[in-house]
Amino acid sequence: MQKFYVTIPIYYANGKPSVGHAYTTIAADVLARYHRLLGKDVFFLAGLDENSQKNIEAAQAVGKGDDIQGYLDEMAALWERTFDGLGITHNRFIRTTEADHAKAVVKFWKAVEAKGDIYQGEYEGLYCKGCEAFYSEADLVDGKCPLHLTVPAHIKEKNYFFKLTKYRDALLEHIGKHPEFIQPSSRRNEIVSYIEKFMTDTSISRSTMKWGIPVPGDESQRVYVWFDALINYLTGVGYGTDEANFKKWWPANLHLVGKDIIKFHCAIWPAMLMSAGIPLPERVFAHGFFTVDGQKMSKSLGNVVDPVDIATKYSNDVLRFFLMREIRFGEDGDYSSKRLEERYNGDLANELGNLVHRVITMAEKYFDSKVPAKADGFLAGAWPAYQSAMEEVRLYDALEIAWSLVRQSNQFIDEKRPWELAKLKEDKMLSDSIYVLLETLRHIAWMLLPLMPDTAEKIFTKLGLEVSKELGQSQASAWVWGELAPGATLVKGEPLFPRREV
Ligand code: ME8
Repeated sequence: MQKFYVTIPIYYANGKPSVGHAYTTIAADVLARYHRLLGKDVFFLAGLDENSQKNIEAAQAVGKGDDIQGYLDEMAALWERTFDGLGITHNRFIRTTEADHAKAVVKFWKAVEAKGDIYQGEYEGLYCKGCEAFYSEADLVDGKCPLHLTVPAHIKEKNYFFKLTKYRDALLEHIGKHPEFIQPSSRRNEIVSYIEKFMTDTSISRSTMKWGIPVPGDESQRVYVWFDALINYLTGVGYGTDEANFKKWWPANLHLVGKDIIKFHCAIWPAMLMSAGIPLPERVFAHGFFTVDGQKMSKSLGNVVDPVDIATKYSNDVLRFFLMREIRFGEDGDYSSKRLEERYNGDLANELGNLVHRVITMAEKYFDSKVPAKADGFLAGAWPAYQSAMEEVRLYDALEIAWSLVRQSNQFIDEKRPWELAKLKEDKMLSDSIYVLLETLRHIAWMLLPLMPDTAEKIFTKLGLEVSKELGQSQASAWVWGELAPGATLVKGEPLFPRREV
């Protein structure tokens, strides 16, 4: 059986999930669900980055400085609960304070050390606590971290270093030979320029940290949080603890990340793997960042959007729909509650919801709520286009393909005017039109399954299909035209997306 192993960043545990975190997580969930529908064996890894200075400060800020593990346990429970509530179908929620992860990090460190790629040196320079990253002057904008807009700390400490520059040529060669490794291509160019011009050896330990995984053989130092965090992708599938499982899943098929952390995922991580003698992941896809009402989302601005608020006000599917539809995946965008309201009333209530309601109401009126005889439809190349969009992580396009069927169906109704066909007693034309519309709805529901799973299931039910039976069949048969059986009883039920008064 083919496998699909997808990961998302393990987020810092110093606050609750924002809509930015939900964005990457939902995108990966869409892909995990899509690949499961293809019949693949899927492993979707999510989790928390717990060995960070930021977490310790957050614990101290709420008076839990003497019980950091307790604070982390609470945060992990909150994140996991949130993901579950949002309907995320991850297979494991990994925490970097777990015992198997410490084992994996030690094993990995020793492999890199045995390769002769770790040396002791003194680090003197800049460190941004927000990014947990070492910076050079050239990285800064007006002397500040470009992401956090704070002045980084000047630090000087004895550290262990990783010979990152030893892998410069090998990295460039790999990226050159595998254009799919870093996507979209704009990010690839950014990374190539970084590797060629700016990459230096990197510090992989901290002497001032009291929290985190001790450096093997030197308890006075802790493993640098990014070196530790990246290894979670290996731990998650058994590296160092369950070799058979690790062999089954590694290399990962896709690391999905935001564009803020590509240096770590596309340069440092592959070099670490090369050093440890482990195959590289197939692909790293970096999506864009979004602002909120035109401003950077940040705690200090107080404009952090809580995904749970959106899901509660609307639904999980509306949140998924909006995030995938509003921002072209890979590009930057803006989140605004006004746009969300417009998309809800426009795309969801008027276009999709209304289509489903109209079609089923007509079938009720003219065919006593029974599916009429089969007729040919207008899917054309929709499925191949949808499939390549999903394969290439163009989630916006995948949704757009489903939506073009929605719009075509609405247009079809306006052109055929079934109510006039009924008046004119054009029985065959009326029956064909209604079948085409119903069967197209079934295809739309199948396309929406990974993107808006609850909505897809509701459409199945309205079409008289049994959800479990529908999901139990193979993709190949579900995607064929004409699967909706004549005579089946439709169930009108409530409208999918009742209009909201603005
Ligand atoms: O970087 N727009 O964790 P983090 C889009 N622990 N995506 C956003 C976003 C926004 N406005 N805000 C956050 C870390 N994200 C490390 C990762 S992995 C080995 C270690 C998403 O909590 C996006 O995926 O700062 C981004 O890369 C990630 O959250 C950063 O999460």
